[in-house]
Amino acid sequence: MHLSLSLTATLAFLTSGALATPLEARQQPWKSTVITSHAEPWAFAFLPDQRILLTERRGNLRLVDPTKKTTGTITGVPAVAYGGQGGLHDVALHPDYATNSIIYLSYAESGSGGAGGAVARAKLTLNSSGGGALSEVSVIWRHSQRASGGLQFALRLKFHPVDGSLWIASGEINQMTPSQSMTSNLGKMIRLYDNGTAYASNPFASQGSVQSQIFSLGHRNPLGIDWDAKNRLWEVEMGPMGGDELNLIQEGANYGWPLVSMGRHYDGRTIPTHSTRPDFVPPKAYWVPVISPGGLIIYKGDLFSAWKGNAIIAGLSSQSIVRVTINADDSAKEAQRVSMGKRMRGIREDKDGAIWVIEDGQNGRLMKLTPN
Ligand SMILES: *[C@@H]1O[C@H](CO)[C@@H](O)[C@H](O)[C@H]1NC(C)=O
Ligand SMILES: *[C@@H]1O[C@H](CO)[C@@H](O)[C@H](O)[C@H]1NC(C)=O
Ligand SMILES: [Ca+2]
Repeated sequence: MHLSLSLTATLAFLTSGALATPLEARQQPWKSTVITSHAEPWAFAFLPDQRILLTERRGNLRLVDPTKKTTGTITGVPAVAYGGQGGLHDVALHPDYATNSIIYLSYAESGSGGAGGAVARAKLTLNSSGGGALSEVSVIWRHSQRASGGLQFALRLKFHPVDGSLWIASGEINQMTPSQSMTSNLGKMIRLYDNGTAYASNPFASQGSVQSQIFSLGHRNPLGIDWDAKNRLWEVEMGPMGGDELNLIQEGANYGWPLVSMGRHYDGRTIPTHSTRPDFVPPKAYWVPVISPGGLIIYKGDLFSAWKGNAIIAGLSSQSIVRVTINADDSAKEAQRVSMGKRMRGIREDKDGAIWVIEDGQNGRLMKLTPN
């Protein structure tokens, strides 16, 4: 159930102390090392020195030193609209971070009409005591409309490994129809220069200002994106009741939401399935019941060498890590589901091929997974 996240998180939190099996006691295909604990961690990114920037949904940006297992604070984060599923979301480093110290944050912000998503860039200055500050903060992108309810912002950020373009996985903030509207940037994959200007080569660039940002449309709540070895973009999005999707993103393509879905509306109304509309690109894999994907990596490392090229998904309601194999013809199939006993919010791979994950909720742990 995707709409009752905070209630589920609260229940999971309240019961976890009494019922959860210690992680170490579970049969898992990795050794997990707990690094730090956080209040509602949402995302994290590795600095060149392997320290970690980590967002907490209430609006805190943390600097984690995994060697010392310490947490510091970065000041100067823009005000966020904390509520529903919204708050401080993703963090990403500029491709030239090593020389320009620029980072990007995505977050929900409030304004007339409710809350909408925003992306800001800022200069990060770290200090000698494990903290730091943001300066020169500027908002480079915003959702084209706001809504009450605080749902389904998504706002995953990723830079293209070759051309350095900035990609924003934009959620439809539970408004549904804007995902199909070319004058709205809700429910879209967005491709921009690092300064927020849209690429003139984007597929709908000639149609207008909002249209120029759009790379693909018809998305719902796209919480995970990553590149494969051929630099193609894969995406996971939460469906409604049923119908979570793994998609391969194609330029100018329509992924169907809310006109088609492999799931149902929360009130039980049916939605035509993907097979009824061949003009929309169907998912490569889908889940009924849902796994609630919170994050995605396409594994590229050597540490878990058998998983190279697999999609690995952090599952919220499924409280699991889900591994999906992708075949040469791009068909995809769930191969393994590892129970984690907690709602899993995010997943990243470090430069050595270790997998790092964060749990959701009040005492969400950052953990490093390495082969047994
Ligand atoms: C480092 O930054 C943190 C957060 O801004 C601040 O609390 C701390 O005092 C700073 N330390 C130094 C030595 O400037
Ligand atoms: C943003 O960057 C692109 C590529 O470098 C450049 O062409 C464009 O003029 C910049 N836009 C602004 C508003 O600075
Ligand atoms: Ca779809």
